[in-house]
Amino acid sequence: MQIKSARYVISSALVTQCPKPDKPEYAFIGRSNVGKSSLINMVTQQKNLAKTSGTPGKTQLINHFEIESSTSDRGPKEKWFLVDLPGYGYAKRSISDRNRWEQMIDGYLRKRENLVQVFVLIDSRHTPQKNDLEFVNQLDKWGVPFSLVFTKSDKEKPAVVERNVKAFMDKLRETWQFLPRYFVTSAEKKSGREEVLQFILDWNKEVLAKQKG
Ligand SMILES: Nc1nc2c(ncn2[C@@H]2O[C@H](COP(=O)(O)OP(=O)(O)OP(=O)(O)O)[C@@H](O)[C@H]2O)c(=O)[nH]1
Ligand SMILES: [Mg+2]
Repeated sequence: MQIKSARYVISSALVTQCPKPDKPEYAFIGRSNVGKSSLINMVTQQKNLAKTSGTPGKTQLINHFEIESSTSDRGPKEKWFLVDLPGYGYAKRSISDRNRWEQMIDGYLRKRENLVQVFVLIDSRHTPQKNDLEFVNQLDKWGVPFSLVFTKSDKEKPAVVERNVKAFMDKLRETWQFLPRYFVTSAEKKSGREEVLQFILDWNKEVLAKQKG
């Protein structure tokens, strides 16, 4: 798949302010600093589409990007939304900020009607973290479809990444019968891009087929 264009649309504090839900939508969420904005830039092959930062808590609002893609040079174009969300688990945030985050994210995840998939990003350098496990369990309870993306895989040896991924999936297996799809990526090395894009493309196809009846 080729990305024909990617443009910033709007930043919203509430789901009611988000763009008209007329295109399939994919949202990136995860702990502060896990690499959500970097992954959006990697996937769209743009350096500064989403704002990244070494300091946690950079992304504060619901950021919509409109992407145009095509399966071949002359193939028809498809339009979809990518959404960069603010991260959770940022310790230095005040309680009122945290409540505001929770309201914004809960509202978005539960009410955004065109949301096809949520990508939950997890830092591949760490063993399973409580807040990540709690978050995916919450999504499961709400019935929000999601998959996992283990980020920053360039920062550790492949064996360590593999061990951490397995440990996370094993944790889920303790209570779940079906496991989500997962990806391993590095925004630095640009790895995992094709897999994530293909997954989105497959979903776009499915959504389109459903709309046609
Ligand atoms: N080595 C390496 N660094 C990465 C990777 N992805 C992100 N980073 C770095 O991690 C830091 C945080 O990246 P962001 O993309 O801003 O993270 P975020 O999840 O959007 O953060 P918030 O918006 O603050 O929640 C930046 O310094 C990035 O350069 C990766 O795959 N490999
Ligand atoms: Mg960000």
